[in-house]
Amino acid sequence: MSIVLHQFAPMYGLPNPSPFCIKLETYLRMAALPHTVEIIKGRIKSATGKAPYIELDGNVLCDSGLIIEHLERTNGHPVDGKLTLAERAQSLAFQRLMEEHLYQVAGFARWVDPANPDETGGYARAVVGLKSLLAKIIPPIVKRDIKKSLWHHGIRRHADETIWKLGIDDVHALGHWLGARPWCFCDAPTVLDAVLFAFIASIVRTPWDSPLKVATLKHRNLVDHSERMLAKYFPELVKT
Ligand SMILES: N[C@@H](CCC(=O)N[C@@H](CS)C(=O)NCC(=O)O)C(=O)O
Repeated sequence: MSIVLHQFAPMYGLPNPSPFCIKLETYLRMAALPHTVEIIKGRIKSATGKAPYIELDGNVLCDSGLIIEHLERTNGHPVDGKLTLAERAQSLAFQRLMEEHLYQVAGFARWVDPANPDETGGYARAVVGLKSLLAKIIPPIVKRDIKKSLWHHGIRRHADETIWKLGIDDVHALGHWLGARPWCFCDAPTVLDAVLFAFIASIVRTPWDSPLKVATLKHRNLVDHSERMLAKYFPELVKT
């Protein structure tokens, strides 16, 4: 089996600035599936136009969740195989909370919040590999598109304080649910740990300071969990 993972370049001492890319790369390492990484430069050449995606024996598969589902099924469920049906249901519900809801608030913090440093030029250069002229032209366009999509999603129609509250409520739920456990289920990390790591790390280890980041940093158990995951799966990124 040959797997090529297409994703953005690493940034901020994280495996990736995109939580979905962190999730999938973590999964491939958890499942010990050999793969190579191709850094996306310019247009994202997947059917959905989104990253990450993989080439599996020459076929392109999109969407981190669908890719993981496929790899789990075809490799004997190496990561989530021990979970009960009830645990799988909880795992899915929390994944959806992070990917479909918390992601919107994190996107607001990154791309829209007027109180945040404008990182988008450096981000576009380093992450998407744009040359300097394009790195000036493209970020405002991306910013405008993200603002538009948050508006169409509906979350941007709330006052800023309400948007922060909606995301912070998600983080409280995650922190209270994880409690003192080292991993989400059982005695070893599962797919939900990869997603939790991806989202918490991409909130607390990126330069965008926001009420969401402040509230997340107060959940020491979530921060410790993301540090445990980084040390376990990306030891090369841990400063000694
Ligand atoms: N459901 C998708 C979401 C992927 C996603 O939203 N990726 C973002 C980066 S975090 C992206 O590629 N955005 C580029 C775009 O929308 O043009 C997955 O799980 O892979």
